[in-house]
Amino acid sequence: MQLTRSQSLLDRARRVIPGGVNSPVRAFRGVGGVPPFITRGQGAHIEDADGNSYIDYVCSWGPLLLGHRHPAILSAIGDALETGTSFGAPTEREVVFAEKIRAAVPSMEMVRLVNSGTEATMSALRVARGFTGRDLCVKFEGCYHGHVDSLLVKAGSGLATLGIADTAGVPESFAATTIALPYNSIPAVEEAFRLHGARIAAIIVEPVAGNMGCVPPAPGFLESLRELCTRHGAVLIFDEVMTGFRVAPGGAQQRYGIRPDLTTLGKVIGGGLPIAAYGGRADIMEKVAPSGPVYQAGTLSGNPLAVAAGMAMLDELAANPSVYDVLEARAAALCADPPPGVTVNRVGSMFTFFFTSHPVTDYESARRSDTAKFARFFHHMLERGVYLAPSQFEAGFVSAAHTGEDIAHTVAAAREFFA
Ligand code: KE4
Repeated sequence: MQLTRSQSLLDRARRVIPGGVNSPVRAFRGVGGVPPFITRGQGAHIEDADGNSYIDYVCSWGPLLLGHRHPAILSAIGDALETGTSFGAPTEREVVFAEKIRAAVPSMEMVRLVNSGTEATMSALRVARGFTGRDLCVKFEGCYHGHVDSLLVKAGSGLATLGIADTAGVPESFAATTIALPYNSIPAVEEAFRLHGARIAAIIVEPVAGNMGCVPPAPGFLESLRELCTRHGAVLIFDEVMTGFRVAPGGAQQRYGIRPDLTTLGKVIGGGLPIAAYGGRADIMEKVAPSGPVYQAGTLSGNPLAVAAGMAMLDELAANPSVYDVLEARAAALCADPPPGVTVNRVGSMFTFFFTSHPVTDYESARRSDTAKFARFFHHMLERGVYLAPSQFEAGFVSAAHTGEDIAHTVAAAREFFA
């Protein structure tokens, strides 16, 4: 497989961009080799600078639920261009878009648009602190909520102790405001509330984890988080940046029947352009400036082009709810009959093939996977025109543009590896 152009582009890129990429996972450090520089996408397929084409299971890390260059999204952006690109002023379409989000996710009684999932979770956490007057936050190991300083932490020495920074550049005092617990462990959450209950402003959770690889919530886990937050006056934040409009039309909260206090969205709601959102209970969101004392702002928040793309995405999904049946069927076909030594976790159209024979229910069990074997599998598939997420600890995605033939080709290539 030729990657000459990508190699030379990478060499050039490294001289001007850290690692040659604008987001670390794109550098393929988890699997080695040269990351293909992508030149175009269409439907379920992408092409690289050397002319190789691939079936795309990254889908820009989730946003492209309908595949690359969906005509409705392209024409919505084109129409929006006729009236300008950005005004830094309120527009009617932002109101319509917020109303559509509320219609799809009823717990989001009020919504604020931002530009990235990181901004959404950072802002939701700040509002929860402003609303409760408390400082601490509970998160779960293996969950990623964007590069928010206080959330880039790992568990402290014992369970339910205060977090320690998991990256350079975050002061220990910031990290110490977060408690990192094992995903799917209710006893650990109960212990955290026993020790720190009166100081815990919020729990933030991926209702289906995608950032340690795909890990579903254990039965009762989300219900227990809901009950504990209610009992202790903490804000329950569902980080649905990845699961929103992905695992169900109303997100994981619809799929599992839980009503969080705040929700963050991103990825799908931008249709491939930079949009994210946070929102939830009106009594909490009223605290956000300028209606309340919690400051949050953004030059390009609610950008007209991005809102047009996101609106077209939501309209497509609302007009064609059967798309979720297609997503389910394609992903189920892709993940059927895993070979021995592979554990497949899947919720709707997000999935991960873990190279372990043990069940994967949290970060510790995910890390038992054989990442070297995953890397060999990844490159075997890449050479056969299948572009998987370049890390064992990421989720892959099927779009509505993936055909039965795409899935059959992928399954055949995978079977060849295991043979
Ligand atoms: P962004 O700031 O990257 O838009 O969103 C951060 C974020 C927040 N919450 C969840 C549940 C997320 O999955 C993400 C971002 N996901 C990663 C994929 N593991 C984006 C890929 C990347 O970092 O390049």
